[in-house]
Amino acid sequence: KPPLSSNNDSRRISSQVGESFFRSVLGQMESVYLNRNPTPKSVLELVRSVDGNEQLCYDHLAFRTFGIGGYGIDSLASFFLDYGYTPMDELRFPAKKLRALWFAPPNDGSDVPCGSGVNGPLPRVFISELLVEQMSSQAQDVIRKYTEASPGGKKYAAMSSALGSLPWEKPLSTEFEQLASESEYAAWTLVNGYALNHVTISVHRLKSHLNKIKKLNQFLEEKGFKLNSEGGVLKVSPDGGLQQSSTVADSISFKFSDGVVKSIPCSYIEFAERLVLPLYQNVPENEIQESHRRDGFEVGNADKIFESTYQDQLSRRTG
Ligand code: OOG
Ligand code: NI
Repeated sequence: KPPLSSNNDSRRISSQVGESFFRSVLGQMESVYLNRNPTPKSVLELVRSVDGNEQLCYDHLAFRTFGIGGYGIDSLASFFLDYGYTPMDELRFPAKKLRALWFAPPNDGSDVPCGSGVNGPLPRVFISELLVEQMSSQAQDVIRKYTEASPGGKKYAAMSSALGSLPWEKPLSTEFEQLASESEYAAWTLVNGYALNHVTISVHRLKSHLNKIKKLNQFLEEKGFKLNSEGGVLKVSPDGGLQQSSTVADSISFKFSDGVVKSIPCSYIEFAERLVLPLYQNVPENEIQESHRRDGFEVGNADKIFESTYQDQLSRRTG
């Protein structure tokens, strides 16, 4: 059972946060992301123009957190729970010392919105956290130093993400390096905080031939985009129903508190195709709804996708 006090019967009511406010916060998180990351921005423009469809849907949004002192999954989840999201399954990554929880969007019973991106059908949300207690004492000291010195940061997780401001002070470059040597996820989170880690294009909801993920991957590679190759470019769940791929993260220049300027990994963009479940194989194509498709996430896929921000993938040569 996820340790979250959620209003579990609230899938149909968005009680505490209004929809237009909620969507505009998502829109701000998205602008921070698009302004910092040229690759996701150009991929979205390219896919929109080639697909020729006014609607491009997001499958999910993903965030990273430090699982300590109230800074973990719950700190950001509360904003989504207040808008009627429901906690779904937990995923565990023991080797990476991570856990994650995904959240299903509210279903208010009204028609599916026909807008694009954050104005379209609401995306799932994937939030992970570093199991800080399992890190070395030196790494824990760095993480505690920044989180404990900003006790209010956790209350304003969504605000921090929407503003694109770190919820704690900038670290020393040596502290970043130290975390990176133990966990690239930890180092990423120290310098990116609650910034959107990625948005995911819902591939099966595109209208052109790009609505097959293999075609989309091929198209993007031909255009020169570097895709995460960890365990193979295409990540397929054991049941075959969830197929994912992602670009390698962009890098951004970051000025540390000791004055050192370094290039650090920022965000990436992901692609997900969800196949129609065996149970609905006979439903006519024009009647297929998102609910007829493979839902949720897959630990084996996610484990590889995390590495989209890892140095090994960033420094790989294209092709
Ligand atoms: C999340 C990686 C996992 C998915 O869809 O399974 C993921 C991350 O990089 O923080 O996005
Ligand atoms: Ni993802």
